[in-house]
Amino acid sequence: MKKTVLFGTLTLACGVAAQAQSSRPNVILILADDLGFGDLSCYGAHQVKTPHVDSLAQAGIRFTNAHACAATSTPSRYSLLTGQYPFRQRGTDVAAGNAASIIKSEQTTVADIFKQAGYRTAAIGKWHLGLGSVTAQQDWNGTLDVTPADLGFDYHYIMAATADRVPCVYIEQGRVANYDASAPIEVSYQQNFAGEPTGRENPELLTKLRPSHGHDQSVVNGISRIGYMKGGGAALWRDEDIADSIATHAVEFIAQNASTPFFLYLCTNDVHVPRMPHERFRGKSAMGLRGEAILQFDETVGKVTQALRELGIADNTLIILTSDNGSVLDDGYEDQAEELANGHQAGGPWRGGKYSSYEAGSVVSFIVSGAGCRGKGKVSDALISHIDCLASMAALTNQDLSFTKNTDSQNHLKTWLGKNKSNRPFAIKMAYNHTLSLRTDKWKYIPPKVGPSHVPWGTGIETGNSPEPQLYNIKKDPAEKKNLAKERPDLVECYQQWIEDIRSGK
Ligand code: NG6
Ligand code: CA
Repeated sequence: MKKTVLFGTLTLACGVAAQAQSSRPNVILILADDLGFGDLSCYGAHQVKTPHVDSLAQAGIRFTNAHACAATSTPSRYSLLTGQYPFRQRGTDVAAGNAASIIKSEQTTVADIFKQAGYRTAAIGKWHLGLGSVTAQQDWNGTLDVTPADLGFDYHYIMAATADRVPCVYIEQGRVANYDASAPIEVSYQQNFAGEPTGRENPELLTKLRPSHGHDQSVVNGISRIGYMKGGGAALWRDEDIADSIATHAVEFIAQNASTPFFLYLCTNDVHVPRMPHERFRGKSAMGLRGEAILQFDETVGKVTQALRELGIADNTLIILTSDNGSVLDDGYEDQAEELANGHQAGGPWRGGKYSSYEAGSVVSFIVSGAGCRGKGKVSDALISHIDCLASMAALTNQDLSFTKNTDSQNHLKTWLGKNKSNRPFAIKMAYNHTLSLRTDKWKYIPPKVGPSHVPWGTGIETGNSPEPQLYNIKKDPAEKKNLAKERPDLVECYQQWIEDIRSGK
């Protein structure tokens, strides 16, 4: 086996390999960005309709107690792909567009699991896990030295970080896609390049969106970003086309691999900022650009499921759909997400939002549908976590699970497929301020932390900071309003110890 996981070794169980060959379903992991628990109509949204996602839920199983490992993208994605909690690895905070690869090539990823089982694998869309071996040393005009190809993906077509971070180009197979030799690319998160405009100094160039906080550096496509870049020319993306570009590459990959098992890690840019969906969605949602971005996300899902049907492989494909973290309305651009929300509860019944230790930061939509899933419209409140993707996908592909004794990932495949209802004992989640909160089926515990009550930039979201421990009976009190820490010091002590034990790898 080529790789070792953090604490152990993963080996293919030779005896079952042949059996696995005959029953290997394709797997598509659709990861939305900042999509809130309440943003889909099948999760109760009234102001926006998401028929394609809803059809997946109607055919499959919809989870109401699913947890991302973190309340922001980079640490959440790190854990989803590696089965390792983000606090075990340095540099898992929200990554700059010129961060080095955060996952090391020696680590086993979900893509490696599939590759070992003979699948063709691809990462398409938002990456946000770093590229290259050295931060800020990438040659954007040549070939990047560490890419998803080193992490088990046969094919990649990705955005390096987020749409609001430079470089605003796609990377395909280690090189800038559609590279324009007449406009060499330079990237810096330290200083601007001589003569290049910024949103701060040249607001007249902000023809599409203006920042509400931050996001006032390089200007691309009439929108200012985080970080500085020069060049790009024809390779620069147009925000309105990002979803189409991602969907087209996803459908192409599916079509090219229709006759071999494949794993597609499909990460939409929707509904992250800057929200600038294609013009065909303009005016289609009373919630404005954020609502349109949700419609566009749903359309992407529809394009994928239509391709599967047309290729005759829908029944042999398992789709897992979830989000990297919870919702935020104003995340730094004047897109009127707050003004037009009109009662829409993007975070569902939960308190807080993206970044937060409260539940809306990390309770995510999670739908499993298709091959092998016994859902048929079932709604499950089993406690599940993204951390279990690695071990559960190893189980799906009939691989030896002895390695799971030494990782954070556990095999909960049967629960994910609706074949039993067993809960994970707990979920651990990391907020932007590194607080680790713990959920059990009934309780939510947030350790004491001194710090601001709200995210210190303009999102208006509560952090969950309190000098006192917080304990909520989440079943009775989903909004985390009545702190029971003083009534149940036994549970506070117990859960604090669990967190310490997990943090120290016990
Ligand atoms: C924050 C950005 C926010 C978003 C977030 C990462 C500012 C003021 N805010 O720092 O807009 O980009 O990082 O989001 O810069 S994530 O979903 O990719 O984690
Ligand atoms: Ca995110």
